[in-house]
Amino acid sequence: MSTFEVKAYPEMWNSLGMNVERFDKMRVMLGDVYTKMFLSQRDRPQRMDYFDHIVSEIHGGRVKEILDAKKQGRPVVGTFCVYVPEELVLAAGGVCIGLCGGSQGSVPDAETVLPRSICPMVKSAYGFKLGKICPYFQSVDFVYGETTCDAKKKTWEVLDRLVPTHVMEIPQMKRERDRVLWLEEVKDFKKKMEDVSGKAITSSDITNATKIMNGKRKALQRMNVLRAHNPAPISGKDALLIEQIAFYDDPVRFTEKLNVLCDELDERAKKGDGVAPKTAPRVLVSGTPMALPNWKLHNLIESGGGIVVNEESCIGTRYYKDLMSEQNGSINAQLAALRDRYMKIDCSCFTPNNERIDQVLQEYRDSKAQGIIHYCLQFCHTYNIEAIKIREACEKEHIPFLAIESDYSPEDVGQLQTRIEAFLEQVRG
Ligand code: BJ8
Repeated sequence: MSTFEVKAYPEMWNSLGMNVERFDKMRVMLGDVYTKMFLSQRDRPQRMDYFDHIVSEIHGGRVKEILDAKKQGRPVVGTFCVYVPEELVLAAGGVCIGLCGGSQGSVPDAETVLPRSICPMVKSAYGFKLGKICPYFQSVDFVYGETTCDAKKKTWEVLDRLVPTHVMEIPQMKRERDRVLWLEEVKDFKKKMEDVSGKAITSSDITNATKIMNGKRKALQRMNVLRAHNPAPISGKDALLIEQIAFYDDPVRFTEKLNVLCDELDERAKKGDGVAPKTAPRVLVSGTPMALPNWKLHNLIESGGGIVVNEESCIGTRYYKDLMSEQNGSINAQLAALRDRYMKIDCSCFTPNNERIDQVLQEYRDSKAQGIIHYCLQFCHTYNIEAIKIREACEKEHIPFLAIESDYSPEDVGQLQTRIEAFLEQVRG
């Protein structure tokens, strides 16, 4: 196992007004966890070296790039939802950063203000800002929130006291009148980006941004298709890590490096080289997003001898399954195309949301999975209730199914391990 360290940038953290001493301890812990969970894996693709490097620079190198972009007058936007049209951030010359919300470390900070009985992702994200322990949160010009769920939309009101937070109304149904509302929101977002960048967004800006985003999404799709090979050429943990990095790395460089990795995965698939035996139970994980550094479920499944072959999640296929037309045209036509592309996202906050059930089954078949684990963060009512329909669909198709509700604490690890092992046995049988 190689020596690995998440690099320290205390001067920069200090200049960002962070709690440097505390953050440095988190940095060391992250390095230890990463070494144990990721670098200990056998037969890892060599081209994971780029993504290891990105993790080693997660608290510094990438932050510096973002600060440099700010110095050039480029706006930096923090987001928490795949509904925020990244194309418009890029079209305005800005940088879009999906902020972290996957750590137990920041939850106690949040619980000094927010109720305990809300989603851990919302608490973790808020705690990062309150505790001044995230350099990205300290660097963004503003946060673009959305009204997908109650926990998020009410948290934005208190987050706004710490960092400017603008809220986009996401409809909860997909009727024509909802599509009209959503188009208005997309237009408002464009205006917001023009105001903060001081630059009018042109049709060719949108086309160029669309090409960049399509490139990134196609590379992620390509990786996912390669995971369908048996034996799988890449672990679920590494694939999830890449899906998480997609939210904060430079999009052009990320795409290039991911395609290089995919070339290697392609070779491995042709030779029949994999990271797990052909007999390893193949699992599709579906449900709530796993924000960085939430690797708990994947680690349990793969430590138990299974292999995760797909994430039906916003940090997963919901982020990259749909592309946009790259045609130049009138701005209004492009904004309508953006509206259409984003309205395809089948978040459980919509009702009804039956297309998600079909999508899960489709991805199950495409990934050649042998069982589905539905993952729901504690207190996420919409995903938790939608799991009923996914369970029913699985029963009908005789697909092994397990529903898990969890948070970021280590307390339920033993119990989850037992349930996951039993599930993997069922799949093997
Ligand atoms: S489009 S899934 S990224 S909202 S898990 S905070 S819903 S209580 S994350 Fe999401 Fe956008 Fe939907 Fe995707 Fe609330 Fe549920 Fe927590 Fe959630």
